[in-house]
Parts: sequence; structure tokens; C-alpha cells
Amino acid sequence: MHPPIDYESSEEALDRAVQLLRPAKAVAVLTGAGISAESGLATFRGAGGLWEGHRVEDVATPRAFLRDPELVWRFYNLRRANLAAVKPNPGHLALVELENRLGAGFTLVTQNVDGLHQAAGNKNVLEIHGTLRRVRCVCCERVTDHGVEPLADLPHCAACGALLRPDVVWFEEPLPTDIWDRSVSAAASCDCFLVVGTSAVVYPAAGLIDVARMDGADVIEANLDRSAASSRVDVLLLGPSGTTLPELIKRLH
Ligand code: BJW
Ligand code: ZN
Repeated sequence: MHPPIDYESSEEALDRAVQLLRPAKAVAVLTGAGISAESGLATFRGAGGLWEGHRVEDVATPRAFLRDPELVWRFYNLRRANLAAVKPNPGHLALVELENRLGAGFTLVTQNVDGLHQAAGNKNVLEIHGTLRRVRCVCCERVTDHGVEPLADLPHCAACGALLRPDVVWFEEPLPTDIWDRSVSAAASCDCFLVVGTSAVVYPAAGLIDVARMDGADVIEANLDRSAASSRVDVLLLGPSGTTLPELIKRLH
């Protein structure tokens, strides 16, 4: 662990990040909503992070769905519709270049449910909070992939007729076990851990940063602003990830 460097000088920060990333054989990346902001998708917290005046904590819980499934489906159907209109941005594409460079040594753990990493071309992607593309029956648990095609306002299961829900992880729900275990392994065994566009306030996802640090990885953060993780990273690349990530990857050559 090096003293955290909150660089005013982005040149110096980029140089340091290159020094840490270039020799790494195994790299794990944790992404959050910020990496998709430049594709036009809203983040959850901060300015403009509200949806119809609701906090994410008020719509993304099993209790909210039980209380008002129509409201919750409005939120998710709107986001599914937005997905049909967006494309990966240069930040996503930089991570594809990084995977191409590292091959099997690369793991991308994402909290995002938008599928933009796979659309960009990343292969080893672990979606720890699920995906907007799939729905799950609340009764028979059948999972179906509908891509971004429009769904009914209140969709029901074709097999048993019960209510469907988005196949995402809400607050107070466990993460998918196998995907989570693989994420922890990747964080624990990497040489360098890259944290991109997350406020790092949601657990257990944010805990991966500590897993990586405790197991000796160097940690690089790319964020528009300081996050809850910034005081415990080695280098902070302040700025839009659609600019900082391509610059970082370019300098590895
Ligand atoms: C840019 C940028 C640009 C902008 N370039 N950067 C008290 C303490 C600790 C933990 C808890 C607690 N009370 C409860 C908990 C646990 C809870 C939790 O963490 N709560 C905290 C909020 C307090 N966690 C859970 O409940 C989890 N489950 C769990 O713990 O299970 C345990 C269990 C055990 C046994 C039985 C049962 C359960 C589940 C968490 C699920 C989170 N789900 C959501 C919704 C997913 C579906 C959906 O998308 O609708 O996941 S919530 C939402 O937050 C979503 C995100 O993935 C997640 C993280 O948000 P993210 O990505 O960080 O976005 P933002 O908006 O917060 O930040 C954006 C960042 O981008 C900012 O930093 C910007 O600066 C930056 N940015 N533009 C670079 N251009
Ligand atoms: Zn069913």
C-alpha cells in the first residue's frame, strides 16, 4: 500500500497508474454506474440521481415491490427502454483493450445491470447485481432473457401466471453465490485492482476493494469525484472515465 495520491496533476497520476498496471499479470476491475454515465445512463446517487423523486433505496427493495409493483416496474421498464437507445462509451472500450492485453488474467466485476460491458466486447464479466435483460418469476423462479424488448406494465409469468420481477439484486437480498465467490477470488488473487465510477457505498460490492488491498493488490480508482473508496486507493484518476481510462490504456503500450 502506497500513500494515497490525490493528484491535482493528472499527468503524474496517470504515470503512477501506468507504473502499477503495466507489470500486472492479473487485473480485476470493479465498475459502477459512473462508467455508463457518458453513454447517457443516469447514476443512482448525487445530482440527477433521483427517479420521480424516489431514492434508489425506496424502489430497489423487495418491500417496495410488494407494496407497489407497478411503481417499481415503471422504474425498471423506463430503464430497459433507455438501454435500447444507448451504446458503450470509450471507457467501456478501454476495458475491452485491457482484457485483450491480459487474456485469462482479466476479470471484470460489475455492479451495473445495463449489459454495456458485454456489448462493448468484454468476455469475462461478472454481474454481481444481476441484469435488466432478464426477468424472474416470483413464484416458480423461472428466469427468462428478454433483452431490451418492451414488457407489459405489470408482466406475468408465461409458465405459472404469477408476477415477474427484474432479475436484479435489491437491497437486503443476497448476491448470486457463484458469481460473488468468483468476484472475491478475482479480487484476492489480482496484482492490480481498478475501481471505476462507483460511489463505493453499497456492500458487499465495495468490500472487494478491501479484499484486494488486504491481499496485496495495488488499487487504482477512476472517478469524476472523490468516492467513499478514495482514501484507501493508491492512485486516484479524477475525471470522466471515458477520458481517463482510454488515456491510461494507451500509455501501457
Ligand atoms: C463517474 C462519472 C464519469 C459519475 N466517470 N465516474 C449498513 C452498513 C453497511 C451495509 C449495509 C447497511 N445497511 C444495509 C446494508 C447492506 C446493503 C448496503 O450496502 N446498504 C448501503 C447503501 C448502506 N447491501 C445490500 O443489501 C446487499 N445485499 C446484502 O448485503 O445481502 C446480505 C444478506 C445476507 C443474508 C440474507 C440476505 C441478505 C444488496 C445490494 C444491492 C444493491 N442493488 C442496487 C440496485 C440493483 C438493481 C438496479 O440497478 O436497479 O445496485 S442499488 C444501486 O447501488 C445499484 C448499484 O449497482 C449500486 C451501487 O451504485 P454505484 O454503481 O456505485 O452508483 P452511484 O450512483 O452510487 O455512484 C456513481 C459514481 O460514479 C459516483 O461516485 C460518481 O462520482 C461517479 N461518476 N459520472 C467516472 N463520467
Ligand atoms: Zn412462474
